[in-house]
Amino acid sequence: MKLFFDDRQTGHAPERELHNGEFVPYAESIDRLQSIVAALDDWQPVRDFGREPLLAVHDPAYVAFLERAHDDWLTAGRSGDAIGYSFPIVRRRPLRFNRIDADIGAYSFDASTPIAAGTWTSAYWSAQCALTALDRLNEGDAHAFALCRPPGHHAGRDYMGGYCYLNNAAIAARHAQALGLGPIAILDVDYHHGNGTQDIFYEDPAIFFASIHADPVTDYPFYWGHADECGEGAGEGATLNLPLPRGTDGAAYRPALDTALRAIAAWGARCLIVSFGADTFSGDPISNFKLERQDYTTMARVIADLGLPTLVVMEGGYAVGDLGRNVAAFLAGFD
Ligand code: SP5
Ligand code: ZN
Repeated sequence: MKLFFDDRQTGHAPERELHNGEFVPYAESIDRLQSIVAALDDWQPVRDFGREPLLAVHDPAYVAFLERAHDDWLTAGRSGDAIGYSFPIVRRRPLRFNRIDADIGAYSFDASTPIAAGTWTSAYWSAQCALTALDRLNEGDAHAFALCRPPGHHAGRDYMGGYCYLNNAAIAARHAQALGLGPIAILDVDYHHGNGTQDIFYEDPAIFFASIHADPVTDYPFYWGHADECGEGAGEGATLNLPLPRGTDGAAYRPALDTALRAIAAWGARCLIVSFGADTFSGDPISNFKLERQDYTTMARVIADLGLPTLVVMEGGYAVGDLGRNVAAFLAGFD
């Protein structure tokens, strides 16, 4: 399987995030990417597909905001990372502002996703990384891996959150659809619910979204990923949420995985995109599942048994010392 990543994905380096009332070091660090790069060989270069595939998913005004936000922050006389403090949860609508503080709140759902000087460039190349890997499926490869960073699954059409700015998996899914590879299914196995991806396709009957994650009653992102969310309008039935309790281990995870894969097969997917987070690992510092390294190989084998062309897109995973080996164990299951 071909592996992709681009050095420009390392420019994004927020210093800190707000967590339980304190600023703590940013968990989505560059070390994550370096741990994965070091654990695997033969990385391939990323191609530039331009902005059009980004704009097939994201609001143009939001993309323009991401690109200029840090400059606006500096122009306002601030230093360090741009971060919001006011969020329009009541009757959100497209107003025009002339303050970075208004824009940044309007385009975020949390205060743990700062914009640093290198954020736009890294988010752009992270999305191009997903597109480049997806192109391998179009060329006939069975599997491809995009080492996306920053991750994407919490980002929606016009908002960021959860360390995510551009939704790499959604961008790849729309591109796959445009190439005629559909019907597409997205399987999200990150510890956290992929609320951005779900939202983007919530009313879309042509892209199936299944997610296995920590129960949002106890875990971030709290407001989405509950079992009764199953899509809306024409998309009703094309969203499947399988929340699991804290403490879930490999054995308890497996029935949910089987359920998700059966649903994807029954729905008639011809192409699969996996949003892969290794934050389900027992040693993850911000999560509470108990999967072990060998569980990732098993998980990948079961997914590969579907026999669908599969793009694996990197999402979370914060146990930096084990991360590279965990990702390598997952990818090994596809061979
Ligand atoms: C892609 C992804 O896995 N995003 C997860 C975002 C979770 N953010 C909320 C949890 C904040 C925990 N912060 C802990 C920092 C410890 N250094
Ligand atoms: Zn996660």
